[in-house]
Amino acid sequence: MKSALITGITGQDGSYLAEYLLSKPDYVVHGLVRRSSSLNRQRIDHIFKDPNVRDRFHLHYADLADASSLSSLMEVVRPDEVYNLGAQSHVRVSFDQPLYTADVVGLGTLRLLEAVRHLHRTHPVKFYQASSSEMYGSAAPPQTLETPFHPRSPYACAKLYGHWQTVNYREAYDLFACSGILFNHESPRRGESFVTRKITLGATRIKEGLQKKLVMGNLEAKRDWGFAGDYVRAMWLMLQQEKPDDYVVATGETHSVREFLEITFSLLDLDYRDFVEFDPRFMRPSEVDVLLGDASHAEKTLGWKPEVSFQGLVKMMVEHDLELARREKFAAGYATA
Ligand code: NAP
Ligand code: F7E
Repeated sequence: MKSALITGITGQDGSYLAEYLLSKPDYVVHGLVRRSSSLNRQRIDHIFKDPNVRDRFHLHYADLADASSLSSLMEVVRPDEVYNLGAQSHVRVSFDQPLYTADVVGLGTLRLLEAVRHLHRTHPVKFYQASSSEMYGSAAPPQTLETPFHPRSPYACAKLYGHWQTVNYREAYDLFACSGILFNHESPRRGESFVTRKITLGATRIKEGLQKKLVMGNLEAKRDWGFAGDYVRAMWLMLQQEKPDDYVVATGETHSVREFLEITFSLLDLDYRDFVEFDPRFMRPSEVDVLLGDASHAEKTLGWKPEVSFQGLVKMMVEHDLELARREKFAAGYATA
C-alpha cells in the first residue's frame, strides 16, 4: 500500500484529492487537521460513511504553524507522498492578516519541508507544493513557466516563498519535490467567500427569494477558472513522474467576474444588473487584473487536460447551490409553519 499525507484535507482541494487517492485501491490517506472549537469536516464527512474506503482514511491533529507537530506526524505516518495544501488561502484576508498568512503559508511550507527532509534520510518521500497563479500577479498574460513572478498580495508573496523553498529543497537535498502552479479552480465545495461561490450562492438565494441583493467588488478582474476535481488529478500525476518538476495547471481561457455573474444569473433567468451592488469593502489594496495560464508542459509531460469546461463549471455550481437554496427555503417554511 502507498501512504499519502495531505495538509488542508478539510479544504476544497484536500477533500477532492483524498477522494481521488482513495478511489485507487492501493492508497491509505492520512489528513492533517487543526483543532477548532467546532468540527469543520463537512467536505470529508462522506468519506467516513463510505464502507469501501473509511478503513484507509485517517485524521491527525497538527498545524503548519507548529514545527514539532509536523515532525511527530511525519514519524508516525511515514508517508510515501506529502501534499501540502494547507493555507490561509484568501487573498483579501491576507491584507488584513499579513504576518499570520506569511507564517502559515510561507514558513509553514518550510516547516513541512524540514520534516520531510528528516524523514527522507530513512524513508523516501515525495513532496507536492500547492503554489498559485497569484505569484504572477501583475505579469502580462499568458503566464507560463518562464514568466517572471510579480506578487501583488501578502498571500502571493508567502506562496512565492514556499515555491522557492520547494525548488531549493529539490536542488539542495535531491528531494522529489514538485511545485504545482495552479490557476483558480472552483467547485460546489469552494469556500463561500471566494467570488465564484459567492455569486452562485447569492444568485440562487435571490432566485428563491431568500436574499435581495449581491454586494460585490471589482467586476473587471479576469481569471482562468477550472474545476477543482480536474486539478487534483494533476497533483497526483506530478508525483508519479520519474523526475520532479514544476508545472502550470490552467485551462487556457480567461473570463471576467462580470461574465461569471452574467452566466450565473442567466442560467436562473435573471439579469445580474437588477441585483448586484458595488461595495469598496471588497476591493483589494492591489489587484491582479488578468490571469491566463499556459498548461502546455503539464499537457505534454503529464498527459493532463481539464475535463470540465467553464460553462460546465458554472452550471455545476449553480445546480448545486440552487438545491441548497431550495432546502433552506423549505426548512425556513417548515420552521415558521
Ligand atoms: P481552502 O479550501 O481554503 O483550504 C485550506 C485548508 O488549509 C483547510 O483545510 C484549512 O483548514 C487548512 N489550514 C489553514 N490553516 C492551517 C494551518 N495553520 N495548519 C494546517 N492547515 C491549515 O483552500 P483550497 O482552495 O482547497 O486550496 C488548497 C491549496 O491550494 C491552498 O494552499 C491554496 O492556497 C492553494 N491554491 C488554491 C487555488 C484555488 O483556486 N483553489 C489555486 C492555487 C493554489 P481549516 O478547514 O481548519 O480552515
Ligand atoms: O477573487 C474579484 C477579486 O477571492 C477573484 C484563491 O483560491 O485563487 C484564489 O484567489 C477575483 C479578484 O480569488 C469580489 O477582486 C470581485 O480579482 O475568488 P477570489 P483570488 O483572489 O483569485 C488563487 C489562484 C489562489 O491561490 C487563492 O488561494 O474576484 N472580486 N468582487 C471579488 N472577490 C471576492 N472574494 N469577493 C467579492 O465580492
